[in-house]
Amino acid sequence: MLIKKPDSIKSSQITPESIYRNRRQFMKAGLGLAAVSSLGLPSIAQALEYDIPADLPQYPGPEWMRAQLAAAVRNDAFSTSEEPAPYYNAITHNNFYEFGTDKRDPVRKAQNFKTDPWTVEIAGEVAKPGKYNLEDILKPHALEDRVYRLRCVEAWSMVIPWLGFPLADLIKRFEPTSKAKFVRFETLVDKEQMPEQDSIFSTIDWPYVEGLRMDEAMNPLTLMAVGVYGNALPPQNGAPLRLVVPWKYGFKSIKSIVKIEFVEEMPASSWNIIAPGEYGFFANVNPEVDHPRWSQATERRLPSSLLSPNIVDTQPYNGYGEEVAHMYKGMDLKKWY
Ligand SMILES: Nc1nc2c(c(=O)[nH]1)N[C@H]1C(S)=C(S)[C@@H](COP(=O)(O)O)O[C@H]1N2
Ligand SMILES: [Mo]
Repeated sequence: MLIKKPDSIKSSQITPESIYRNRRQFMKAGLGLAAVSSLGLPSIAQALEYDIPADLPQYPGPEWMRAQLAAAVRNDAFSTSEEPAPYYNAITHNNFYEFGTDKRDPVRKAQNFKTDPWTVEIAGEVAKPGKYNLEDILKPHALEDRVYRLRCVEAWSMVIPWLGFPLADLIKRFEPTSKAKFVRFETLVDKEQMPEQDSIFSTIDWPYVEGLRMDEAMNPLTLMAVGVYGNALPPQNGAPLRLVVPWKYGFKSIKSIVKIEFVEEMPASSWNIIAPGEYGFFANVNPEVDHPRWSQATERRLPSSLLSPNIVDTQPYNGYGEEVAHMYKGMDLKKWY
């Protein structure tokens, strides 16, 4: 994000609009969920709702995860009715600095990233700390399909259909103590697999770390995601487990989580460490507080091209104010950016 070169995706590289079919359109066509599940079983049923062009990489996820992914149900109350970005954009335009700083680096360099088996450590102020297999972390949770806006601090945005479950439900299972005021997250460190972690030019002191205040972590909008577009997460999107905090700038939504720690003090977060004057801990989307080097009043909604840049107004809390503004009552948002 500190790099000033323009977005690396040329408009000529963006495919002509690929058509996304949402559940409602399938309903209209008489192909409701009942019809889909009566086809038999279940592993790709959910994927049928999305237009995933056959020539693009598919991410079915590990065998053990597939029935759970397929059983996911759309949560309309928590979904925007805006058109999701074409699958192509969501899996080829990524920020995942472990694989490089160019938007195309993650899709190019993460395809062999090993995400199964995967272990998540639960640590700190919590009654049930330990190292858990991802399978055991996920098992009790029914997955939901939620369509959220994702607003990057660099002033581009996308609408993405996630599969996941509320972080609050996970937190409750591990029983944080009364001292747990914040939740801290860590991404994997693996120089063999993540080339940028081995680069002497890297600006980030690995691992990538992030955090939320406890009430933010418990907010029903805060999602632990394991999938997009009805399938498992592609490695470039943070497989096998990532955070999605839709009212905050994208950098809060940490990918490929290996550790969740409950702490008493506000934890350090990667971009805040690098440039505290530019990226705050809270990082709530706010059109009234500009980044020191660019305006945050508008955003480029992908897909976008030179001829149709698709600039839209940025909304306070990325449009989720009704659900989250109460948590920041009385806070000076210019100070706590
Ligand atoms: N571990 C890790 N997580 C990360 C990042 C990163 O570089 N490393 N980039 C963040 C930023 S800046 C954004 S905008 C989102 C992008 O998510 P997407 O590529 O799935 O759209 O991931 C966030 N999570
Ligand atoms: Mo971002």
